[in-house]
Amino acid sequence: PLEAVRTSMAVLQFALEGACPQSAARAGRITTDHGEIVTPIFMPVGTVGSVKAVTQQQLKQDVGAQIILGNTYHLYLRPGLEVLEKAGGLHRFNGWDRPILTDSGGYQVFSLSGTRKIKEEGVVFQSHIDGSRHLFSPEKVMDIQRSIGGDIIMAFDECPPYPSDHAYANKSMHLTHRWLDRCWEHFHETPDKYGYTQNLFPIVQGSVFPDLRKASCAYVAGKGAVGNAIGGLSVGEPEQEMYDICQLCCEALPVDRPRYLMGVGTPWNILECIALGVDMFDCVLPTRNGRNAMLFTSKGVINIDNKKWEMDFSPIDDGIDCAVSNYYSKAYLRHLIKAKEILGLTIASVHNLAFYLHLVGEARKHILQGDFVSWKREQVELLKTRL
Ligand code: PRF
Repeated sequence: PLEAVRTSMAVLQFALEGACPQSAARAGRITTDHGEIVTPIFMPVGTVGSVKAVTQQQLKQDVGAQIILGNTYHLYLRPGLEVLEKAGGLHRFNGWDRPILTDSGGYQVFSLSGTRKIKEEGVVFQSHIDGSRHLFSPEKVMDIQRSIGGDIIMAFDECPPYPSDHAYANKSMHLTHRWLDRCWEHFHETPDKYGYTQNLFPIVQGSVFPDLRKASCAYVAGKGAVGNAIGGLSVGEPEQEMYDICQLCCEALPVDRPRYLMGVGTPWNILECIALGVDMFDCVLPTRNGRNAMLFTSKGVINIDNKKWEMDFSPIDDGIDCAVSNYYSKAYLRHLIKAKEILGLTIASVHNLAFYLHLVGEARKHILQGDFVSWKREQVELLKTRL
C-alpha cells in the first residue's frame, strides 16, 4: 500500500535547520513528492530495485531508511523499461513508497560492462548479462530515468579512473559538461510520467585536480539545479586527497542546495565529509562488506568470521536502536555466515545499514546540539578500531 500522502506535486525543497559553528556541517530537510528526508542522510543501494538480502519492510522498520538508490544501467537491462512502465514506475514495482534516487549509469557502464566505447554521442557498451550492445546517450539516460521514475535522477557523466593525467581529466570533464547540457535540455523538454515531480542533479567531475574541480563546480552551479552531486571520488585516491577535493567542491557549490557525495564510503569517511558540508551519501560498503562478514558497529569494526566470536553470545550491537542488531548474538551470526546461510546475509546487511543510518542520525543530532566537531573527533577513532 502506498501510504505517502501527496497534497501537491512540487519540485524538491531543501530547508537548512542547523549549522555547526566549528565546521561546514549542516542539518537539513529535503521534501519530495514521496515524503521528507532529514539530512545528513545515508541512502542504501538497491541496484536492481532491491537492497540485496533486505526486504522493504526491514528497510523501514529495522534500518530506518528514508530514501534508497536504484541504478539505471541494471534496471534498463533487467527487468527493462516495458515492465517498469507497465508497473507504473519503480515505486509501484518494488513497493517502496518513500523517495528513490537513480544513478545515471555513467559509472556502472565503466565499471561493469565488457567492451565500451566513449564517443561524443554517448557510450556504446555491452551488457554484462548477455553481451548485447547498447548506446547510453544523455537523452536516452534521461528517458530511462523518466521511465524508472526516481524522485531524484542523475545527469550522465564520465567518471575518469584514478590516476588520470590532467589532460585526460580535463577532456573528460568537458565531455561531462556537454553531456550535462544535453541532459538538462532533454529533461526539461520531457514531462513527469507518473504524477509526481522528478528532480535532476548535475555531477561535478575533474579527478583530483583543484583547477578542474573549481571549473566543474562553477559550471554545475550555473545550472541552478535543486541539488548537486560530487562524482569521481573514492575511486582509489588517498583518503586525504578525497577530503581536500570534497572540501573544495563543498565550498564552491551553492550553500542552499543539498550536496550529494557519490559512492562514499566508510563510517569515518562519512563523518569527515559531513564536516565538510556533504548532505547525502550512498555506498555499497554496508551491504557488500556485510555479506562478506565485515560488520561496522558502534564499538568498531568486526570480522565476524574470526574464531574470536565463536562463543560470544552478546548482541551484535547494543549501541544502536535496531531490533535485529540487539536481538541476535555475534556467535549466532558467525555460525550463519560460516554455514553460508541466507539468513546470515540478511542479518549482517540489516545491521550494517541500521548502523549507517544510526550514525548519520547521531551526526544530525550533534550538529543541532552544537557539539558535532568534538563528537566526530572521538567517533572517528572509535569507529576505526578493529575489534
Ligand atoms: N558518477 C556517477 N555515479 C557514481 C560516481 C560517479 O562519479 C561514483 C564515484 N565515487 C560513484 N557512483 N554517475
